[in-house]
Amino acid sequence: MQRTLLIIKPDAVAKNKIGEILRRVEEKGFRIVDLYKRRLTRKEAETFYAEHRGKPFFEPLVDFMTEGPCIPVVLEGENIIPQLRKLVGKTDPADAAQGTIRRDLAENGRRNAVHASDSPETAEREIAFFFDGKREII
Ligand code: FUP
Repeated sequence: MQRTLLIIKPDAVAKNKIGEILRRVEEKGFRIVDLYKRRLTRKEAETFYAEHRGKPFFEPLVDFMTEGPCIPVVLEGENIIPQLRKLVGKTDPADAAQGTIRRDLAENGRRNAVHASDSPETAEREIAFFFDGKREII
């Protein structure tokens, strides 16, 4: 069993798409391990997306990720990291396959509804970023 981090981003939360996204994830057979709602500070968003620091889209990305609350979700399933990335679709909804979350719910390549970890190492780091170990994970 593999675990990964999904974030329902501020655009999707503001549009009342939390349930729609979780429905799609559960329908695939993935288990929701833990989740909560929180608004990132600028510092937190900059740390989370540190690999993109210096790129032209970095500041607008931080603006977007801090404009309202998001929902970090720990998910579990067989081979879930690549499987969830497939369900999420490519970064820009114009490039995302039919039936993917981003194709159906993203506004554009920045306001793109969700984040999903891209490797086991990233998943471990990103889960630790949002879930500090004090909460019991069941
Ligand atoms: P992804 O793994 O699909 O979430 O995409 P990346 O890690 O490449 O990018 C992270 C986030 O940066 C995207 F979800 C949205 C934002 N981004 C932009 O705003 N503009 C770009 O050109 C690329 C990424």
